[in-house]
Amino acid sequence: MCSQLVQAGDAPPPSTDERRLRAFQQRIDRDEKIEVGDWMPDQYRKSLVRQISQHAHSEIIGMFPERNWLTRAPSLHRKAILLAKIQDEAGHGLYLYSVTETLGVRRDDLIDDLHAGRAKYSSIFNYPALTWADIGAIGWLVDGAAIVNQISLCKTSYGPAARAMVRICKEESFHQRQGYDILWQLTRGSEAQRDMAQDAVNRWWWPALMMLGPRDSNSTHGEQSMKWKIKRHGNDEIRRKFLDQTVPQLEALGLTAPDPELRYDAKAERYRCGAIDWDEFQRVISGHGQCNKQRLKAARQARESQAWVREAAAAYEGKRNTGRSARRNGGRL
Ligand code: BYC
Repeated sequence: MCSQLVQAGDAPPPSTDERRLRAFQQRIDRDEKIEVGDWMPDQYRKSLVRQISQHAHSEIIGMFPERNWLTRAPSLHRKAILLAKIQDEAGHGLYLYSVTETLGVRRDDLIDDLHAGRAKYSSIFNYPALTWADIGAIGWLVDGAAIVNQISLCKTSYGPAARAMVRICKEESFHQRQGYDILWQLTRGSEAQRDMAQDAVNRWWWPALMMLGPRDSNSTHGEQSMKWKIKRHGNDEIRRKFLDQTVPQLEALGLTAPDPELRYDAKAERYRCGAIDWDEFQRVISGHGQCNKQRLKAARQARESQAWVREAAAAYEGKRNTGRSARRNGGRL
């Protein structure tokens, strides 16, 4: 009898899908990058689109709290730096939307989902930037938290996303330093400036810890995303790294955290923070934070008021294409 025939009691041979899935997982386990056009499980593709588009939306929405301070920056120098930072964020959004397009989705559809409230963006941008010191706190704490996560994502398994993240991280580290520099100057200024810096840290501290996602035990996607190396570290580990990096910087500024339980655990060689208010996090990500409505309204208005720019760019591109085909046809249209 042919040895390939299935014997009673044997497991049935793997289907084509199972074989592909196994081969895919082996590529991931060997740390190979998955590239555009490679076979991938539909759920892997969907997870990438979800995570990367949420990140793109965060970069775009993240421009709004900072935009409000462009006209109120305390000097021309600070204004130029802030303007450059905001332009970088727009660029990050564009790289990331472009990455999602390699996965077969349309950027316009993703933006429709954001504007209709069907897609998430980072919780952190639903807090208001009330003073100039908030611009410092956003750069130092928010970009600081984002970098710790994004350095880990430079090794994500989808090649185009990993390469985009390398460039984003370089720019984010400039953002973090400019934020720290704003707070550094304020803490060395008048008493009122020092108080303003402390107040900003008090308000942004906990939201920055929350933005790294729920505890691993409550993370919906974490386990599968780690298996596929979409994520390389869990939310808790990234949060711990962020805390370890940030507390010494806080001390150097001469400021304090709004957390009486924050302490260094010498045995574990790490900082430990008090309890995070996960109810607040849930409220914010379900649309009930301080600025959710305001941010989406501003995003919709920006899209409408800038429609002429997109139309002009499309008309220009159309003209260039017509010129190119005329040249190919020896001048005949
Ligand atoms: N806010 O299963 P989990 C920046 C959602 S922008 C809102 O652990 P995951 C900057 C999560 O989506 C930096 N929602 O999720 C820009 C899920 O809900 P759904 C942004 C959040 O994906 C401008 C549910 O909670 N960085 O730096 O495994 C100016 C369960 O969570 C949040 C990125 O986006 C949140 N904070 O892990 C200045 C990096 N956290 O989708 C600065 C890329 C979780 O099932 N993203 N949720 O409805 C990631 O690395 C991961 O998506 C996360 C979350 C670590 C954030």
